[in-house]
Amino acid sequence: MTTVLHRIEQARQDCEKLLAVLIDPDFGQDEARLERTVQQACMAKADLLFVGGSLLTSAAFDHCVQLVRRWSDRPVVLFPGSPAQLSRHADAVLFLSLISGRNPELLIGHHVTAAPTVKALGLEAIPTGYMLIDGGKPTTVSYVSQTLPIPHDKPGIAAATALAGELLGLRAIYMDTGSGAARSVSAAMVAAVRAHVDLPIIVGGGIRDGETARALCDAGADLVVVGTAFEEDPDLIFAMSEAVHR
Ligand code: 1GP
Repeated sequence: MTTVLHRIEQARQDCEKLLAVLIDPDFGQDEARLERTVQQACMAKADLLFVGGSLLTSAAFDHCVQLVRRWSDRPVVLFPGSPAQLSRHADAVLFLSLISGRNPELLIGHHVTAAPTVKALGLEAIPTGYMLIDGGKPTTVSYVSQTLPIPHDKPGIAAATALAGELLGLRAIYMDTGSGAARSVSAAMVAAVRAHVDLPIIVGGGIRDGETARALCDAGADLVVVGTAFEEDPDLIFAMSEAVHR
């Protein structure tokens, strides 16, 4: 069986870049809009659909994942903000350790709570080192996680943190400035992490145009994640896909 992690690792080996569309689970409250977004993402040949968020304001998480699964022909990957964001309708879950922070709940506590459910649901768990990078303003994830982001201009800290994650056995690194951030991770920081680790690098947060996405790919990102920009302008997904897959 081809797993989602295998798909990402294979793309890395083949120098192929991937695009993931992040769906806010609260979208499930507006089913017509959710269906349009999912169909648009599939038409634009986005490679993966991520579902998750740092804070949910509706109780319909599982229903949202079920709808995304129904309308998508792409792998559906959970990007959970809490152990409550698990669903049997997904293909995989990013099993995230917030390695840029020092909050023990996000380094091991939530994992203990979630592990039996992940196992029972038969979800593929992708051990992922999540690194929050300063994106110019506080974001929901920095507030909710109660952690200090890595300074935007300190690529050395990011590289050392990612390397520690690799030595601990994690299988992917996710560099994120948080949803709706004022700016994305810098290409220089992605390049520094790329020079130090051999893992797939996922980059997200504040990416609003194809040029930025392309520059991050050229610096060493393997998978680019975009959410807010598509919520604001769903047609942007086509240009973004073209830039990433170029
Ligand atoms: C957030 O990386 C994702 O965790 C996507 O961020 O919503 O800013 O695109 P945006």
